[in-house]
Amino acid sequence: MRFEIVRGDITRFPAEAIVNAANRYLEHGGGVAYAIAKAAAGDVREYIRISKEAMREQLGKSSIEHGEVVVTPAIRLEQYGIKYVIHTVGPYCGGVWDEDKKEKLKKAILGALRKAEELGIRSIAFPAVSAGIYGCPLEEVVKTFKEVVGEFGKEEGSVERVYLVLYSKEDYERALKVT
Ligand code: AR6
Repeated sequence: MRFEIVRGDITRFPAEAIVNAANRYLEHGGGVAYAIAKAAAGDVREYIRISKEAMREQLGKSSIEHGEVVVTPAIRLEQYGIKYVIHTVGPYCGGVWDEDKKEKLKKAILGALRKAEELGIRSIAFPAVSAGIYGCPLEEVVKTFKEVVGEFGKEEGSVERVYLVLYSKEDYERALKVT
């Protein structure tokens, strides 16, 4: 399994699944969630409706915990080779980072990776979950990604490539410096 840090817009990144940094209710109100919803369905409210319905069907409830994920169709994003959107929820940090946040982020990343295996796909792209509106330090988020993907990559499965897609040049350059 290869892990790559790249710069780009995840709404047009050619991976079989892209991950959304969602909130517990899949209300895609801002950040990458809004961008994905808008790009996938054209209408954000429609994609929120689709997401909530998928959540009820797949989990039988109307909110998700860290580690739980919901899958929705890529709709208009299929033109880029994207088949699924996997919604995961990272921790809210508000600038504070500790072991508890790290554990929650690990669960969020792992949940999406496991779902990708279940779907039998080869490539998955993540945004920097929790590093935007949720205010977790980007360097810690990148470090956590590296650890989780490194651990997960030891198991044999369908996923061959995992991408961490950074939107801004500044974030991309900061992410590359994380060892
Ligand atoms: N492609 C790749 N990355 C992006 C894109 C894009 N098109 N747009 C933004 N990012 P955020 P969170 C980056 O705030 O911190 C939403 O309202 C962005 O620069 O989207 O987990 C949800 O509904 C940042 O580095 O997610 C939740 O309520 C990263 O994506 C809440 O925000 C994540 O930023 C979740 O907050």
